[in-house]
Amino acid sequence: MTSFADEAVIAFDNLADRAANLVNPSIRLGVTGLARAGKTVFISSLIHNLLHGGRLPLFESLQSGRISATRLEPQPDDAVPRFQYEDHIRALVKDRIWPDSTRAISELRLTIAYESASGWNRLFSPGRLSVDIVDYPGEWLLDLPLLGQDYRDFSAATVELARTGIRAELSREWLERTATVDVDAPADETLARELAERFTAYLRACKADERSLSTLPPGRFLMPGDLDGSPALTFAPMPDLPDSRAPKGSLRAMMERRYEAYKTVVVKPFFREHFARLDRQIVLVDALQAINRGPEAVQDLERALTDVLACFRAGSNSFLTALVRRRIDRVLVAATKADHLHHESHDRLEAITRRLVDRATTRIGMTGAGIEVMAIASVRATREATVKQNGDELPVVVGTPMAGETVGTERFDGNRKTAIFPGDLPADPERFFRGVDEAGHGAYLPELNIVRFRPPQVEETGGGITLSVPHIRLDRALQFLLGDKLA
Ligand SMILES: Nc1nc2c(ncn2[C@@H]2O[C@H](COP(=O)(O)OP(=O)(O)O)[C@@H](O)[C@H]2O)c(=O)[nH]1
Ligand SMILES: [Mg+2]
Repeated sequence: MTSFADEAVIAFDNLADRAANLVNPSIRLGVTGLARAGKTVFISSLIHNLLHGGRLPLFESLQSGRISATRLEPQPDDAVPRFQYEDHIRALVKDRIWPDSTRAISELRLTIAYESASGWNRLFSPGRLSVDIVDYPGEWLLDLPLLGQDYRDFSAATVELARTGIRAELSREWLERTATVDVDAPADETLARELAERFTAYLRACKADERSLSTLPPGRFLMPGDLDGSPALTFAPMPDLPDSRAPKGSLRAMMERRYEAYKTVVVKPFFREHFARLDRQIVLVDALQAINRGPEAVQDLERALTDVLACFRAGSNSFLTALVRRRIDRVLVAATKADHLHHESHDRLEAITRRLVDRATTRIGMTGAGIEVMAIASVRATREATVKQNGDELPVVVGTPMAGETVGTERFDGNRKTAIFPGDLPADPERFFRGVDEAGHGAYLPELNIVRFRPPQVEETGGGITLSVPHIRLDRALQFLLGDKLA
C-alpha cells in the first residue's frame, strides 16, 4: 500500500495548490477515456468553440454574455507536455483529418474572464477562472486499483477473468504456457520475458478491433512509452499461486518484485502528481463501438467503467479518496461520436450509457450525486437528412466517409459526400444486458452501419475568420463541468 511519505507529499501538493488558488482561482478538469474514445478531439473542439464564439446556447455564462474573454495561457506544470491544441485544430479544420492519437498525459491552461451573475459575488470574485485541462489515458486509471492489490491478488483476478467468456479463447496460449512453469524454480530472465510477451499478446488480442473488449491493467503493457523493455514491465500474472512466501531467487519472487516496481514507478507517480489534484472529470466512452459489437463488448465496457468510476468514489473507506484532500465533485460520463447516428437515436445512446453507469455505480456502492451521463459529438462530422425509398422516409446522416471505408460492396474515396442510413438503436437498453450463454447465443445485435467520416468542412465568414467547429451537446457538457464555477 501507499506509504506515509506518499500521503505527506500529497497533502503538501494540495496545500500548495490551494494557496495558489486564492490569488488565481483555478479548476483542474481531467479528460479521460480509453484509447480512441475521443479525448483529443473533445479538448480541441471545446477550446475552439470557447475561443471562436461557438454556438453554445446551454452554456449559461457565455449565452448570457457574462464571459468577456477566453485565452490560452502557458501551461503551469513544467514537467508535463502541453496539449498541442494548434496542431490538432489545424489537422481538424484545415486538413480535415482527425488529429494524431496521443498516448500519454498532456495539459493546457485556459483562462476565462467573466462577470459573476450575482452582485455579491461580483464584489469578491476576481472574475477570472483558470481551467487546467488534463488529458490522460483511461488505461492509467484502470491501474489505480493495483495500489490496493498485492501480486497474488492481481494474479488471481487477472487469471480468473482470462478464463471467462470470449477471453478464454484469447488467453489460451498464454495460460497453457503458464501452466508448464514452476514459479518456485530459480528466476530466469528469458522466461520472465516470454511470459510477459505472451500475456501482452493476450491483452492486445482483447483490444483488437473485431473484439473491442476493454483494456485490462497493467495499462502500460499496451502503451509502454519509455518504459518499454524495463523490468517494471517484464512480469506477468501467474495462476494458482501458493500462499507461502516466495523462495529467495525464485521466478515468483522476481515477478512479485517487478509488480511492486510497476506500482512504484508507474502507478503512484500518476496518482500523486495528476489524479489526486483533479477537481472535475469527464470520462469519454465509445459506447457506440461496443454496442455495434454486441452484448459481450457492452458488458465488458461496463466492467471497465465500474473500475474507472470506483476511482472517483467518495468515501473514507476507499483507499484512494482517503489520500485525496481535494475531491473530484463532478464526473461526467459522455458517450462520444453521437454524430454517427440520427438524432432520434441520440437519446437512446444516452439511455444505454446511463444504464451502463447505473449498474457500475450500484456495483461499487456509489451514490448518483455528482455524476451525469450524456451522448455528445465533440465534432459533428455529419448532417441529417431523409431519403425516400419505396415510399418510406429513411432518416439518414450525410457526411464524407474516410477513404477506404466500406458499406456493403461500396468503397469510399474520402472525397465524395454520401448519405448513410445508420440504423436505429433499440428503445430498450436491457437488450444489451441480458445473459449471453457460453456459445454467444441469445446475443442481441443491433443492425447498425457505423462508417467513419472525415471531419466536417468548417465554414469561413467573409473576413477569413473561421467559424467554430460544429458539435452535438458540447454546451451541455460544459455547463455541467464548469457552469457553477462561473455563476
Ligand atoms: N464522427 C466523430 N468521430 C470522432 C469524434 N471524436 C472522436 N472521433 C473519432 O475517434 C478517433 C479517436 O479520437 P481521439 O480524440 O484521437 O481519441 P483519444 O485516443 O481518446 O485521444 C478520431 O480519430 C475520430 O476518428 C466525434 O465527435 N465525431
Ligand atoms: Mg488523444
